Formats: sequence, structure tokens, C-alpha cells
Amino acid sequence: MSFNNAFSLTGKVAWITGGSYGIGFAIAQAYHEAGAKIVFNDINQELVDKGLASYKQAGIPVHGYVCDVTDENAVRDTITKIEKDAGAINILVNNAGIIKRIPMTEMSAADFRKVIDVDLNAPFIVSKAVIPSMIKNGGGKIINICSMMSELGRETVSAYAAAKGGLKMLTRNIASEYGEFNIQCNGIGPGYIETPQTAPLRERQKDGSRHPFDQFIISKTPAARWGNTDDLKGPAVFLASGASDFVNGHILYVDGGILAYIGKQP
Ligand code: NAP
Ligand code: GCO
Repeated sequence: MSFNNAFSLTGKVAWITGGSYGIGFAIAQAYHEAGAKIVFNDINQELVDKGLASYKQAGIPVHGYVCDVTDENAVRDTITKIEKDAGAINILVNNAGIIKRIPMTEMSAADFRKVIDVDLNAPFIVSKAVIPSMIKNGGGKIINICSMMSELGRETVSAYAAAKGGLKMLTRNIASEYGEFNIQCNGIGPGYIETPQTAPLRERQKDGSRHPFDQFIISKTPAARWGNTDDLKGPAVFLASGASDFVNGHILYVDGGILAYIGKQP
């Protein structure tokens, strides 16, 4: 395989869950540029329509579906539609996610379960549903979007950290269980990325100054900035391509160095 071909996704079908905006959309853009056929889903018609309009504007042919990734039947139905519209899925990106920032002692069990359901149970449900056809077709790539919270904790994100920590271990287990079928399952752990999910943490204060959390993140990041969705494109293509065929069960942290850094001395 030539160096350039190693990174090509030509002829591959890539499903990006929750891919109508943000990180999922950027990964889809990169996969399209690398030659893949893109399909995505989102939780409701409004988001799918918003996604379809953005893909059209970016010149990316795409199929979009309404599908709640926590619903096994809906996931199965969506896979049937994807196989009919685009072909068998070669690359799955478990990107759909939610966060609820609530102090743990104030969080209801229902809210905790909801986060676990979307961020951990759903990657299990969707991966479980695509693995049989990947095995039949000689292999595939599964990329789970993990987090800094796969490694670290902080106030208010107990459910999210529990889910993303679990997703790291689900990643390693899929790699362990299905590696022999030429399935590589890896994770990407984005650092703090500018998307709507993190917008409340970057809101300007009434006096125009930066949000204290915004300042905190910049001071904790050796790169001294938030990440942007483009920062995730190269790593996502690598993990979807032949270039990573012997990389399995790995979490690639794309965090500007956060996990390497103890922080500046006061
Ligand atoms: P996001 O706000 O987390 O949302 C991703 C998409 O998933 C949204 O369109 C969302 O719909 C959808 N979704 C939620 N529940 C769903 C369900 N049950 N079924 C189908 N779709 C569902 O966007 P993001 O910030 O781009 O994050 C993408 C992924 O990266 C997430 O897994 C997130 O946890 C992870 N991540 C983000 C950051 C960051 O700094 N932004 C850092 C590390 C990891 P709604 O808009 O209705 O919720
Ligand atoms: C938070 C953030 C994080 C990030 C991301 C970090 O409230 O601390 O939302 O959880 O979104 O997942 O990698």
C-alpha cells in the first residue's frame, strides 16, 4: 500500500451518528475528502434537515436519517435503510452524545441513566448492530468519541465521566473480542473543543470578560487555546483508514496536551 493510499477512504461507507453539526459534521467532511460515502443520523427531523442543508452547502452528497441511537429497533431499521441507500457500513463513528452538568448530589437517577444511555449504551447498541456485517465483509473500523472525562473527573459531570470512562473500556473490549475479524475499534478523546456543547463554558461575562472556565481551560492546555473541530479531522481519518490497521483498542487523545500537563505553578 502506498503512503497516500494508506489514508484513502475511497469506496468506504461511513456512518457518523449524531452527525448533523459539530464534531460529527467535521469528521464527515474529512471522510468525504478522503473518498468515503457519508451517512448520518440525528435524534429528530429538525436536526437531520439542518444537517442535510449543511452537507449540501459543503458539496457533500449524504443520506440522513432520524434515528435515536438508544433504540435498538430504530438502529436496526436505520441500518437496513443505509445498506439499501449506500451499501454495507465499513466505518462507524459513535459520535452522538449528551452531557448534563449537574452536581452529583442534586442529580436524579433518571438524568444519570439518560446520559449513560446515550453516551455508553448507544455505542454498544450501534456497534453490536454493525459488527456482523463487518465480519461478513472482511473487517471494519469503529471509532468511539470519548472525552477528557474518559480519564479525568470534575465537578458536575459524574454521569458523563462514568459514561465516557465506560466507553473507553467498551472500545478496548470490542477490539479484544473482534480484532481477529479485522475489526479495529479505537477511540478519539477530544480535549475542549469549540462546539455548541461547550458554548455555555465559553460565554462572555456581563462585563465582557472571558468565562472563568474558559480561562481555566486555556491555562490547563499547553497549546493555550480551545480546540476546533478541524483539529479532529486528521486523527479521525487515520483511525478510519488502512494506515491504522494494526492500531486496536487505542484512545487517541486530541487535547492540545491537557492530559500530559500538571498545570502552571502559581
Ligand atoms: P453534541 O452536542 O454532543 O451532539 C452530537 C449530536 O448527537 C447532536 O446532534 C445531538 O442532538 C445528537 N444526539 C443526542 N442524543 C442522541 C440520540 N439519542 N440519538 C441520536 N442522536 C443524538 O456535539 P459535539 O460537541 O459535536 O460532540 C460530539 C461528541 O463528541 C459527543 O459524544 C461529545 O460527548 C463528544 N465530545 C465533545 C467535546 C467538546 O468539547 N465539544 C469534547 C470531547 C468529547 P441534540 O443537539 O438534540 O443533543
Ligand atoms: C465539561 C465539558 C467536557 C467536554 C469534553 C472534554 O463540562 O467539562 O463539556 O466534558 O465536553 O468531553 O473532553
